[in-house]
Amino acid sequence: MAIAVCSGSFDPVTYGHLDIISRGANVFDKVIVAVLINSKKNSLFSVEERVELLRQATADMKNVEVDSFDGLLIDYMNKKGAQVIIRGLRAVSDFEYEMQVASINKKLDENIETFFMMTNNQYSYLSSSIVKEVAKYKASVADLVPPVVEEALKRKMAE
Ligand code: COD
Repeated sequence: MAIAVCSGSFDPVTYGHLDIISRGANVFDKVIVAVLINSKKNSLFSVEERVELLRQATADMKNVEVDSFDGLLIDYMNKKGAQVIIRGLRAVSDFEYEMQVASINKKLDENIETFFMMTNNQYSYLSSSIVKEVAKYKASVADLVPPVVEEALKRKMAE
């Protein structure tokens, strides 16, 4: 069984993430969406909140599972019996960092492959940071995130 992991911060999940996840789920038997616990980034949503939003947003994707992990992605993948890392590429600027990470992961475990998927053109500008910026100024994020995330952002911004 080919198991792929799509790791990320998902703070919060956007339609750009969901596009990559659903396309990955069409290719692999199972996709595990894994939220990194100890990211250096200051996050708006807690890990538990991000996992819950991802679960709701992927509820109709039957071979997608949502989890969180700490430490090296490679160690988590070995624990889960996963062989493939899925990453999305938005722009040339993503490439340098992604190449470094894919290379170090290959060095750490030569059996792990990284698969890159080009962003859907419609989401090439989309990131969680942009969504948070737009939501902060109370503009509509309806085209950028699923309704459950839109509601969560409204509640968070009102806090
Ligand atoms: N279109 C296409 N893809 C997209 C879009 C979009 N609009 N938005 C995001 N994506 C993709 C990203 O390219 C990425 O592949 C994925 O969705 C998740 O994105 P983010 O922004 O939520 O998450 P990242 O990229 O900030 O998180 C990366 C981690 C830090 C989680 C990752 O590097 C990781 O798994 N680290 C674990 C530690 C480790 O093992 N490091 C390796 C050696 S350094």
